[in-house]
Amino acid sequence: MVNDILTPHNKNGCILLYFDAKILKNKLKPHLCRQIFIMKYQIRNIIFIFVLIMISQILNEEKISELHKLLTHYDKIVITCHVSPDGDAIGSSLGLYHLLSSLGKSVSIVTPDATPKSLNFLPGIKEIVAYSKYTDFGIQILANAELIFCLDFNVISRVDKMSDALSSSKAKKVLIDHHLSPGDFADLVISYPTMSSTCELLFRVICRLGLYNEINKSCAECLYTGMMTDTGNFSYNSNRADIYIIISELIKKGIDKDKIYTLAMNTSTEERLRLLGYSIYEKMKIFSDSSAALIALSQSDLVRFEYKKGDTESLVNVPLGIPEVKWSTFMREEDGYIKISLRSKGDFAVNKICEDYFNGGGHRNAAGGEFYGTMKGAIDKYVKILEAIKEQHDNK
Ligand SMILES: [Mn+2]
Repeated sequence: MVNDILTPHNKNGCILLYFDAKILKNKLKPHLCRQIFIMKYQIRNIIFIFVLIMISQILNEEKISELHKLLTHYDKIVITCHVSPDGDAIGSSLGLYHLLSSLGKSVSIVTPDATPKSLNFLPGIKEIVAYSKYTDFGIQILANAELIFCLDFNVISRVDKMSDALSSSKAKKVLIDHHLSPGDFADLVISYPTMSSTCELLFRVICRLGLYNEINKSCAECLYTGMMTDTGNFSYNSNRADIYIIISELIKKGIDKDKIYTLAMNTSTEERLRLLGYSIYEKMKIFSDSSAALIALSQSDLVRFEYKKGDTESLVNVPLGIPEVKWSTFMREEDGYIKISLRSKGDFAVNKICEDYFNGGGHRNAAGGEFYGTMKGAIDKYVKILEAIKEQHDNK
């Protein structure tokens, strides 16, 4: 592509000024040239061609060449992600699936459990094997793999019941992730917690491997979905300019970003909308003294509104729309435990709360955990957190 565009010609009497790609590559460090964008301007009869490296270089070159070696060496590849997969987990898994398939690799995806219905539109979704449903098949796939990509999670416990089958596989493991504190279970760790999503990180990895041209429309759709869902349609954790350069590259690959938004984030059932309305009107509690909000849904609430997996996705963010609310908690009663999600604005760190009180963790503004006990027990603990925070505040 580079050489095509840079072939000198002077039709219509134009003078063509160009940079030869080979000379440019020698002048710059080779790793800087993995992602090349070309712009062409014509002013009167002079055509200027600029070769620009547009996204900032953040990835460690050694890790990229290590990954390059692994990909050259191995053909039987398995991709996996965290339990209760979200748009980023599935988007990155399928994005990588499309890329590696186009390179002629034999690729499988095994997820610890089922994918959310809202992602059914993604190309390739039917290829995914849910370990919870097809356990023996999942074990076999993992055992036969030569190379396993672990996407969008930091520690092996995040694959839940699949942990043993994953850790006992003799395959080389590559972790590509943006969560804090990556574990050491993988042979190659590509972890950048400053990234907005694993999909953003994966786009960068693909470019640095020199595979930008291999990104097809399906791959681009999956990567965009992960970038969009992990930032709430670019409403948080999304202030870096690079993100939008990447989006423009994905649009050039033919994606319809507006359609993806409608399908992934603005499609609902009547029951779900009624559950959301009930949760906000009846169940949302605001604790002004602690700048906090809580929504807790019991099993009977869920049954009443015919709850389906994914129905309460992003409900935890709703109370943050109130300027005085700095952090928001959502609790949902599952079989035998309470699932807990926390979100916050600004400096308020909710990962610390999840680590200290709810056996979990995550990012500063988005974290989760679990409470083994009754809903009443979970709420009692929550009240203790409110008191502790208030005390800290009063002592300042
Ligand atoms: Mn993610």
